Amino acid sequence: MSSSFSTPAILPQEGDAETNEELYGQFTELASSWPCSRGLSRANLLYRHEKGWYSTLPLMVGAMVADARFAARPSDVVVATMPKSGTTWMKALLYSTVHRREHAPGGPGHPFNSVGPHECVRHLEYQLYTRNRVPDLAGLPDPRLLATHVPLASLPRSVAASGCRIVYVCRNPKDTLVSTWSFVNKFRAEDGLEPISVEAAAGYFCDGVSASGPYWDHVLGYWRAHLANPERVLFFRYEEMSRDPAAHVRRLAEFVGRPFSAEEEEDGAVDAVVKLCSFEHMTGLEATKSGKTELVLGAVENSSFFRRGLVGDWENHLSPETARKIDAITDAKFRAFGLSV
Ligand code: PPS
Repeated sequence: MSSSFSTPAILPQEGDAETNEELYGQFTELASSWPCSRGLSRANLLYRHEKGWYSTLPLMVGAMVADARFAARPSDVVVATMPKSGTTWMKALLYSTVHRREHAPGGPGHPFNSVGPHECVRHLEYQLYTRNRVPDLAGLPDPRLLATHVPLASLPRSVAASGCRIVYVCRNPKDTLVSTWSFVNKFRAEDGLEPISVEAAAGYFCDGVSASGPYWDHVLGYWRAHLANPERVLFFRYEEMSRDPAAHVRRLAEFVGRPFSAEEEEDGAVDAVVKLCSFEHMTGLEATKSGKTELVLGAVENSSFFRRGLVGDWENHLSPETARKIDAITDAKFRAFGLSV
């Protein structure tokens, strides 16, 4: 059966999705039996997966269906992030780097002129395994570029078995928190709900009760996988990408087996990708200003994935005490693993 979430015509088309209410029903029943509590989310209620992370019910169920049914290929590249850590930016960089030969980054016909990065690199549990659908991704050309917010332990089992590549982006927890809090409150306002105060948001975040949280477990899972297997798991920091985006585009291109040639370097291809995907350029595109992306809970304006795009905006929102508390947790959790953010 064809889906209501169709791929934009400018992108390769997937096969028709199968509808499997029974599978979704079984996982919904199972996940509904897990503990749930108030947290930092649009609807306030987050379920705790048996592997210890939090999410809303439809997303958790989508992740479980993806685990059961997604067939990864060694050539796949999966962007993994905590929400609000630089996902949109990384999707843009990855898509434009991988497809730079068919779609020149500076060219007028680039897909970003008509669709956002979330349409070009789609999320398993937010976009593909949703609303009883089991998508047919087999016909998509290699390399398939996909994304997820689930922690390492809950990645679809075929991802680990296939040996495909994972690109992880981590962001300073204080900026991740502020970005999440702003995003959540934007939707709460639309839903007629009271905003969550920044103090309450910080409390939930520190307790791990935020989408895909706890933040620290999420980051550590992928950091340790990167240390154990650097050729399979690439680890980026948002702050370092901001400081030197070109170096990160080169690293990314090498990691996915498409390094920039000397000729491309001379022609400024790296800078063209950086410029195309920059916050300033992306926010000016019509696809950002007026486009929408279908997510599990409905259509979301592409502009909502862009707010300020700064490093250190937390200073404008968090009290020194809250900042110290988050820093102390981060230090206690990360220090032993040689990770600083
Ligand atoms: S989501 O919903 O999980 O996909 O959000 P995510 O993309 O991970 O995070 C959104 C934050 O990333 C900023 N952003 C960017 N920064 C730099 N460059 C580019 N191109 C870019 N695109 C999005 C976005 O503004 C959000 O951060 P804040 O701090 O809220 O501005």
